[in-house]
Amino acid sequence: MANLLLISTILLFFYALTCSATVYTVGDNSGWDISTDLDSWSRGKTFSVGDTLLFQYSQYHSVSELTKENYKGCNMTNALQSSSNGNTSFALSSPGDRYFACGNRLHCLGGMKLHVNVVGNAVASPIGAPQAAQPGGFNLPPGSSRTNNPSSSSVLNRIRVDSLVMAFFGVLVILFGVI
Ligand SMILES: [Cu+2]
Repeated sequence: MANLLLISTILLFFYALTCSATVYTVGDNSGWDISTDLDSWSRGKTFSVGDTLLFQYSQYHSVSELTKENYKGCNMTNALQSSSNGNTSFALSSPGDRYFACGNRLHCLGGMKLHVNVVGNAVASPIGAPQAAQPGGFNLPPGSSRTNNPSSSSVLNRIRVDSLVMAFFGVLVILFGVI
């Protein structure tokens, strides 16, 4: 009986840990392509620590992670990391901005680039601040920018998650220390 309880508790715990991790296929069915409207694709999505970006693309493309400055100018020298195997995953393992572009500079200049802001909460938030908000976007009025920096709230969320985990282990210790 205790074993069953232990197993189900552990399963529940791992489910809680993993259920919020999302694998985002960039561009969905259109994939990572020059014809994909990547701004529309990323708009309204909240990318969280633990999520993964999956880039699927043809032999004519590649994917490079760039610094913000190089991203702006589609400067492909000194890419942080690159791949051209057609099926590339990037783990969003820490909060902050990430910048990706096709390694073909002309494609990058043509819009084959993606900026995501990774927020540091493991708890899925339905009210994620949309990044890459365009004037005319449906979420924010023109002119409002990302002044609601997610870093402070994400720290709070992180603390909340940590204390939840601590509380969980506390309950486990009490539960199985008593039995
Ligand atoms: Cu390309």
